[in-house]
Formats: sequence, structure tokens, C-alpha cells
Amino acid sequence: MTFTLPELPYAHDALAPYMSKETLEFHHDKHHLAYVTNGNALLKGTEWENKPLAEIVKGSFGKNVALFNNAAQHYNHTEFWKWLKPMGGGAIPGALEKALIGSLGSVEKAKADLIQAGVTQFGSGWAWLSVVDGKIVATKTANGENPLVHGGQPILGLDVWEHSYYIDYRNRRPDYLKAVVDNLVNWDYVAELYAAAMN
Ligand code: MN3
Repeated sequence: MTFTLPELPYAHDALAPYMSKETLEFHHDKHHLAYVTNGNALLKGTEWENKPLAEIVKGSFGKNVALFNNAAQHYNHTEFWKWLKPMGGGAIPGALEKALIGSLGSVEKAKADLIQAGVTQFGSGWAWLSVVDGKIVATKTANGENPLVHGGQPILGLDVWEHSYYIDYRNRRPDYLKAVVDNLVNWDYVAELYAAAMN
């Protein structure tokens, strides 16, 4: 497949004040575009050229570092835009809520574990909720890595690269993570991915 930059599912200014228009102009229009452009160049002529994105990510992990980094970041960001929405962070659909309580103790604990994973990721990376063996776990990964290459199915990922928060929050990564969890997470989409992962 050829990577293409997806449209943002909302206007660039729709996530303000928690994520500004300027941040999305850089993060989506420039950073994500660079992963798409570089990924396409690196994909050419490889054994993964006509594979689905998730297979490219899993297949190139540990084998083709440059392709993996760009393909994984393309996957992560394509999902990331959908993991957010204006007026997000509200009620969590029942089946997902039950699963968060069953796996992590409570919804508050699940949110706290996710934020803590992001706060403690040293340097660039991601904080995740993913499904592993039927349970939801909170983890962190470095750079472009994601749960797909660690036996999990990602259902929510928060970007903790500085490009995702430095314009709006400077060095205050914990404030960024809390604002996103409280105000921007699209729990309906997370619930959809959870249901698909459990099928
Ligand atoms: Mn990013």
C-alpha cells in the first residue's frame, strides 16, 4: 500500500484550548506528512510494498529500522487523530467502562495509569491502553514503537513527543496528558476498537 496523509476529522482549531490550531498545523500537516513521505520512499521495493499498514509495522520491526519508524508513526498518528475529538473525555461506553474496571481497578485508575505511563516515558514515545490476552493494560513505548509489536492491540495511544505539546504546554507534559484525557479523548472510538479486539 501507499501511505497517504488522512484529513483531520475536525478543523485545526476544533481542539482548542487543549490543543491549539498551531500545534495541529505542525503536528498533522508537517510531522505526520513527513512520516508519510519518508515512509513511502522507504517502502518502495521492499517485501512489504503491497501489505496492509499493520502488517508493514509488524513485519519491519527489528528488520528495517527506518521503514519501521516511519510506518509505525504513520499508523500511530492516523489513529491518534481519531482518538481525539472536540468535547471529548466524557462518558465511557458501558462495555469499555466495565473492562477498564475489570482490568485496571477503576476508570480513574485506568486514566491515572495511562497518564503515569506518559509522564514516565523518558524522551519521545507514546502512552497506551491496549488489549493483551483479553485484558486492558497501560504501557509506554519509545519513539514510534507501539503495542502491535509487543503482542497487543492498541485501543488508545497518546503522543508524548515534544512536538505534540511544546507549543501549548512547553515542558509541562503531565498537564498536557491530563488535559487530553479529561477533554479530548474520543471514548466512543476507543470502545469500538476494544470491541473489535475482543472479537
Ligand atoms: Mn507525533
